[in-house]
Amino acid sequence: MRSAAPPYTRIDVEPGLRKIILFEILFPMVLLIVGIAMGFLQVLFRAGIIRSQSFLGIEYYQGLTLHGAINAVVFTTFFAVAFGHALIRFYLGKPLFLGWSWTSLILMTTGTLMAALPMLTGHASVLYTFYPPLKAHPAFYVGLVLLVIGSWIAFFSWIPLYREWRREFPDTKVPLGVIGIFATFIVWFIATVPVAIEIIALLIPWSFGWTATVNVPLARMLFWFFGHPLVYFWLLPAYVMFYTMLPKLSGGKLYSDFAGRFTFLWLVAFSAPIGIHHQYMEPAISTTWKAVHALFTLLVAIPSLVTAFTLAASMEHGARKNGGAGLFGWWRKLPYLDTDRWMFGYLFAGLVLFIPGGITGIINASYNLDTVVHNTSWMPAHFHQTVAGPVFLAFIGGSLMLLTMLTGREVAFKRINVWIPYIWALGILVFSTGLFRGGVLGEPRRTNLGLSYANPSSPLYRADWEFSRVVGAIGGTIMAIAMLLYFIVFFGTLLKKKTSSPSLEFPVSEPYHDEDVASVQNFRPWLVAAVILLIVAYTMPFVELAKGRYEGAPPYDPGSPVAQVR
Ligand code: HAS
Repeated sequence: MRSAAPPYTRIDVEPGLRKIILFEILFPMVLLIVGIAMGFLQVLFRAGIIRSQSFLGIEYYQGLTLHGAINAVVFTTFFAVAFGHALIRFYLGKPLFLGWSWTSLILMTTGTLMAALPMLTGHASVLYTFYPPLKAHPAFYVGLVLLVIGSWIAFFSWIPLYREWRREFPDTKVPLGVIGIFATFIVWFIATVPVAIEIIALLIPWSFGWTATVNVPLARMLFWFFGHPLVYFWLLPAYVMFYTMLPKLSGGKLYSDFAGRFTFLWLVAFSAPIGIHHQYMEPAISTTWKAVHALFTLLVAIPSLVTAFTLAASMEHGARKNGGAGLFGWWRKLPYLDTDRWMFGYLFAGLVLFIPGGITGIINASYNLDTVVHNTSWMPAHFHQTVAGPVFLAFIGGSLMLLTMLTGREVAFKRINVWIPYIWALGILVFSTGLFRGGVLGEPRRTNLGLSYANPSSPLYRADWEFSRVVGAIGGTIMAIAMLLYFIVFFGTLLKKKTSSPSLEFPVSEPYHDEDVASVQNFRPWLVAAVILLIVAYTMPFVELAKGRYEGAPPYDPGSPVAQVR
């Protein structure tokens, strides 16, 4: 019988690690100001409030690329690494190899700046999916590679510490937070190998002009081999916070320790062999493999359903300890607006958004339903309720939490801070209501509607998409207000006086049921399962692509004068 985890206490962090984590929080936060502003610009473009091809020198596709790349790739990757550093230091209690952490930070920062420059100058308006034949400046692709390699180095540097800890405490369960952060980076590693192959073997030579054409279906399949596990790389750090912190913040215990371990490990196995559900409409892939990926996609939803019930039970435990009673009356006893337990609101509001976000994911997974909504505004509605919901709220809350701990400062404007997650969630709900409706009426995503469909003097004008555009713009404005308040709180905290010494001290939930199930104590069987599932899911689709004869595509540079005529 393995013993429960020892009590985890406050850790004084080495100055070097403190600087690294703070940089990894502050640098993407500054970029996030641009990313959020670009998001706001999108709703204004789409609503037809801005009708010119470019606004303040920013063209629609350029703004959309900056929005997706900064918010969904750069901010999330930096946060995951910073959070990983902090969790490993806190739970394993061992100093990190700072040389590796600095190397990781330098590569990630250099890569981000290299990719940012062409995006900012309009030479990489290829959206965050960078599908060929859209071609970016080579610096964009090289920058992405450096960002990924930097994040791998951080992950690899934690492995010896984990092994050492296991040798020292052979009879103690690995802390749930450590299982969660390792699951995050295993999923990331599995995801980034295919995209590294896509970029290094196909896109970089093509963007330099060393190869004349590129195999578009192959590049797209490699992208989605990466693109789906990517979403679980985003979700997993949020799940770490849900399982390890939310029950404690609610005043109770984690209902089931097993549920947490099962969720993390199941996602290691099932995150990747499902990328083709993004390609149901892709003619180069046969229906057999689309069906296999659809089946696996339904299996990947299981841990999220487990999570829903486990977290509800954990919150109920806390609420009842706080005096809550009755079948539903206990919901009133949760710390929704508690200024000391403010992180509760960031996690809870995200969970509420994840209910419709998850349901619409299951709708997307159903091939016949997806034929109606694929590539429509339904998709941004779905992913704003997932990645901009539980993920983004947990990440901005987590950034603020790390900032307060590592600078020894209290949160500024506490009364405003507790409202931010709810204002953001309201904005997302309004925004996505508009876009879901537009989606089922066929409104396209990634299209500057303001130039055509939202312009009454255009022959393409569509009055039936008016609701979507107007409601989407209202929701987007509420989201922008929430983020303005967040930046005031975040940077206001930075300017406050120091009140304690910098340290790491996370809320740690004790388990209510501390089950000892052997199958979830070890990564090995789940890694083997992941490899087998990947072989089953991807071997034949790649063989089919290799057999098929596809014309290679020459590059299309969205920044070129021809493209500007559009
Ligand atoms: Fe998705 C497209 C299917 C989850 C992100 N997804 C996307 C895209 C993104 C994205 C970014 O099958 C667009 C990519 C692009 O640019 O084209 N998705 C799913 C499924 C799930 C799912 C089955 N997606 C996510 C998550 C994301 C994310 C998580 C980001 C983090 N998605 C798809 C499909 C497509 C797709 C297709 C492609 C469609 C197409 O045509 O292109 C599942 O994992 C969802 C399972 C989740 C649940 C919800 C559990 C609920 C919980 C909350 C409990 C609440 C509590 C509070 C306790 C079953 C845990 C209670 C409080 C009260 C007040 C009651």
